Amino acid sequence: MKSLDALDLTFTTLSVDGDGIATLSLNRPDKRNALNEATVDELIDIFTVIPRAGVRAVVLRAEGTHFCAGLDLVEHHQEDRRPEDFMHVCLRWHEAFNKMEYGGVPVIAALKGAVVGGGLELASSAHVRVADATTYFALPEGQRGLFTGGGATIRVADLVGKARMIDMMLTGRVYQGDEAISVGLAQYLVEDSEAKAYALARAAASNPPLSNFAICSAISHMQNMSALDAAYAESVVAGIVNTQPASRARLAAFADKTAARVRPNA
Ligand code: 1HE
Repeated sequence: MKSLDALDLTFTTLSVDGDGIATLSLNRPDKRNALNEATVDELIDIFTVIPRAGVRAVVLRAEGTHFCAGLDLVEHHQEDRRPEDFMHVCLRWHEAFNKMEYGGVPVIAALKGAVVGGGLELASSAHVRVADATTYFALPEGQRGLFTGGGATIRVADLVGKARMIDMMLTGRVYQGDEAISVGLAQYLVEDSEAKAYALARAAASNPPLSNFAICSAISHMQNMSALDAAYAESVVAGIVNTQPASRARLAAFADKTAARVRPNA
C-alpha cells in the first residue's frame, strides 16, 4: 500500500496535522474544481490509503471561491466518449465516493460557492456537510443534456428525497441558505464553513477510532440491507464496538460521575 507521502497529487493537496486531522483540498480553482479523470483517480488513491494511515478525520475543502462545479464538461466534450467509456468514468467516481462514504474515517465537507452536479455528488459522500452564506446547491444535469453518474440517484435522493431531486434536475432549482439546511443538503450553515468543519473534525477525532469506523461505515451499509439483516448487523457491530478496551475508561468515568453529562445547548 502507498503511504500518504508517496501519493503523487496534482489536482488535490493533502496534509495531516499532529492530531491526525487530514486536510484534503480540491486544487483546480481556475476550473472551479471541476472533476476531471485525474482528480477522481487521486481521490481513489487518497481514500484507499486514509483508513489505514492513522487519519482520525478529514476536512474536505476547496481552493478558490467554489467548492466544485461537477463533471469536467470540457474534458467530457473533448474526449467525445462512447457509452462504455463514460460508464467506466462513472465506475471510477463510484469507487472514489464509496471509499469516502464506507471508509470508516469521518469526512467533513467545508462548502462554499457552487456545489453543483458532480460537486454535490462529492459533497453528499462526506459524512457531514457545512455550508456558508455563499454556498448553493444544484443539479444542472437536465439543462446540460446529461444525467447524474456519480451516485446522486442514491445519495442526493437519500438526503432530500426523490421528489426534490427530480425537481432540481428537471427545473434547475437552486437551494441555498436556510432552505438548503431544511431540505437536508447540509447539516450546518455558518459564517466560516472551514473553521466549523475543523471544529467538527476535532470533535469527531476525539472519539475512539473503532466507534468512528462503525459510525462512518456501518450505518451506510445498513441502509442497503433489509431491516432484519440490518438489525442483525447492528448487534454484531455493537457487540464489537461497545466492548472495546478504548471505551472502558470512558464508561468508568461515567460510572464514577467524573464524565461530562449531556446537556441542552446554552
Ligand atoms: C469548468 C466547469 C466544468 C467551470 N467543467 N470546466 N456542472 C455544471 O453544469 C456547472 C458548470 N459551471 C458553472 O455553471 C460555472 O462555471 C460556475 C457557477 C461553477 C462558476 O461560474 P464562474 O462565472 O465563477 O466561472 P466560469 O467563467 O463559468 O468558469 C471559469 C472557468 O472554469 C472556465 O474555464 P476557462 O478555461 O474558460 O477559464 C470554465 O470553463 C471552467 N469551468 N465549470 C469544466 N463543470 C458523473 S456525472 C456528473 C454530471 C455533472 O456534474 S453535470 C453538472 C456539470
